[in-house]
Amino acid sequence: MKSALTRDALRSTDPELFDLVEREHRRQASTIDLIASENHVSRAVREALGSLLTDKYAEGYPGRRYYSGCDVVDEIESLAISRAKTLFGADHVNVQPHSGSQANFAAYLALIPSGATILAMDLSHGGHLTHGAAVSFSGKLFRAATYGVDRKTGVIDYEHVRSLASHQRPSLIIAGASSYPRIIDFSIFSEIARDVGALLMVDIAHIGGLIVGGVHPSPVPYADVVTGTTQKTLRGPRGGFILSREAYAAKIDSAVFPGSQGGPLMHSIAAKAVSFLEAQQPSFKEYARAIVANARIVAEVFLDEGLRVVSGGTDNHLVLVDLANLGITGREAQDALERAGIAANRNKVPYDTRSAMIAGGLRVGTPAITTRGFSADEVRLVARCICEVLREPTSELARDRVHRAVLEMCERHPIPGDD
Ligand code: DSN
Repeated sequence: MKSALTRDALRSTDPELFDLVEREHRRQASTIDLIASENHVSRAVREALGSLLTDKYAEGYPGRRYYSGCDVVDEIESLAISRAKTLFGADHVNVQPHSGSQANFAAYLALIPSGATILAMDLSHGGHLTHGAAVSFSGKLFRAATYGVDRKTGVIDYEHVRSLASHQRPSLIIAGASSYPRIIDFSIFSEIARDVGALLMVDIAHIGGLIVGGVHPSPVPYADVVTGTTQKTLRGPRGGFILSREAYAAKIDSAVFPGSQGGPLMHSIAAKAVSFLEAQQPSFKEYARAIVANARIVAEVFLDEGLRVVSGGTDNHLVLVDLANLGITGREAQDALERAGIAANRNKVPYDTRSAMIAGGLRVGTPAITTRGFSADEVRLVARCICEVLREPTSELARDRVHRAVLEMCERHPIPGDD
């Protein structure tokens, strides 16, 4: 196996750290990654991320920096911005947020005063920590009201959202989720926001790649502000971005810098630019289609095998399983799968009574195995392997059988950089 690193300096300077990176390299290469928020970036993205751009301070924005020597990084940031504008059809783009949480923080700072009411999807129904959870800044700085999914269908109850909005009178409505398997109707959200005089923010952290790949509708025509991350279905480096209407451009920019961040991570912005270019290629549309097709295969196998799939299927990159009828917790499922070489994460399911540490469900995502080129038959086999482990989580025989199949598939589909 080739080294995960392009230089030998780390090996000689810090062999201890080098070995740890190589261990992680081996773990990724020999694991089937079904964590819905993870992916494997291209070698080009990795090279940009590991470049000497990390040395440069560039507080400010292209043409308006607080340091000298910013000509080149100005071009890099402008390139990332113009590629993202083309990709999403947005009026304005800010590529500086260090992460999705930072992007959300800056968006709130730009749009609403502290103490304002926000209306967002409940964390346990598929929302995100930064959408008003009590333990997050978003729940501490704002008064959060939450909507969820219908108990029977597992799908967002838009009439309930409408009624909550008219009672709660939020300043900002947030659409977007981290474990919701269905298409989100942004036009209904925008209509509700307009009716109650609220702004609409959409968080596309999970589905950004599906939107640019044309397999999920875009919120850009409907939302005042859209936040996202580059590392998930977009298959870029770890980081955030904000898209907005021109009217909010100045407010968004000053909320990111100097409002909530200092110097931008230019190596990360360069890697974002690379991933935006990759996402503009026709092959990315194929990739996005395959992510969804593979998730649908997983859902079908689970349903055939009698698993409880929240909402009865999927329209996107993830499948959420309610484990109640199997008699195991999310944590037990996650641990048993990990022993067999499969990474998936425990997750609360709607109306779950367990804590997030234990959880009653399992989230299974297909972005990473689709990047590795798993065929439909292999995805079917992966789904069957999961069922086998979930049925017999303590069986060493089942674990070994599944682990052998996992290693064979991993061998056939190296991670980018090892191919
Ligand atoms: N924690 C991420 C996820 O796994 O969905 C979102 O930030």
